[in-house]
Amino acid sequence: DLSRWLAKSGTFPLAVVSFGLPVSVSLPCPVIQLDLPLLGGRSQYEVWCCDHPIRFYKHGGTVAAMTGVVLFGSITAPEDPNTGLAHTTEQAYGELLRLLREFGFPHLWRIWNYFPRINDEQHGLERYRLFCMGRHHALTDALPGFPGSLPAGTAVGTQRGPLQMYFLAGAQPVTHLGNPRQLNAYEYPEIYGPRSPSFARATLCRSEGAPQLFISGTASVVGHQSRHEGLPDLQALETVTNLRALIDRAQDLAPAIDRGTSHSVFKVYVRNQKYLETVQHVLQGSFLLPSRLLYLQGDLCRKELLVEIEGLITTD
Ligand code: 3EB
Repeated sequence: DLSRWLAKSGTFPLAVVSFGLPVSVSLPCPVIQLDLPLLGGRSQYEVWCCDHPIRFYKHGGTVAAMTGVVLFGSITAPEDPNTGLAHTTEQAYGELLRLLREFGFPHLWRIWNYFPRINDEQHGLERYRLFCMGRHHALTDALPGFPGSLPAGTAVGTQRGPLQMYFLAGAQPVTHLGNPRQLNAYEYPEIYGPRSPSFARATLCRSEGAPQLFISGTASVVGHQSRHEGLPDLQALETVTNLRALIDRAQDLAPAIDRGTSHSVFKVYVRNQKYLETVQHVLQGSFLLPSRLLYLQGDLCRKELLVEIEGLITTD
């Protein structure tokens, strides 16, 4: 029961994300409803909260909650079929940058992107690639420090709905990390699309004393190539190896970051319910704590990818 939980918690909601479930309470913060079915578990909400009252902002499809330190924003952009997804994405990212400028949170920490039919073709190009073009176009000149200032990201396909983005941005800078086993996505060769995907593998945030690590959607990609096509078990294993390498690198910079901590949450996106058991079985033998995992059915940005895992590790 969301409203009872919030009333009892003694905290202030910064954002609520729901997976398939309607949110019946009205809250002074972004509320994001994603068409991503929960797999193999009881329904849960993702609740972001903070100790201080927030400032609330709403204008059209843009909603934000702010403290003195952090802004949580969401942008909902219905697609105009005449202009296409690249244009919709470029506009939405332009709006995101405008919001950050208006309220003085120039440093992007983390972005989540969701839109339907991610692997379908439109105007002769896969929709994920159109999305990457619009995102790149909006950010390349307007985001100071691009591409080194790009934050951790997720891009996952829903069944239906508008383009939905939610994001964290801060007043203070953060550290963006690459994965030693993977090429930076913003350096992918053109075989993956005319414009490269604009995200970092992880973002380490140390502004509040206790470090936090935002881990991007991580899949069975080594270098820039997809591995283990058609094999969900080996893809899950490769993904865990990638996560381990990434978290180890973050730990070199912030020793308090611990991959086995219960102060962590991971989201596992599985392309098809039929792979769930296999993926769960592999993850049971990994460092990921079963109680800290949420399984969702979502489409992934390369047709051959069957599983992707993102996470957040905190240290207090
Ligand atoms: C990959 O490694 C997998 O386009 O924002 C993962 C996380 C992936 C984020 C994005 C894409 C994105 O390329 C795909």
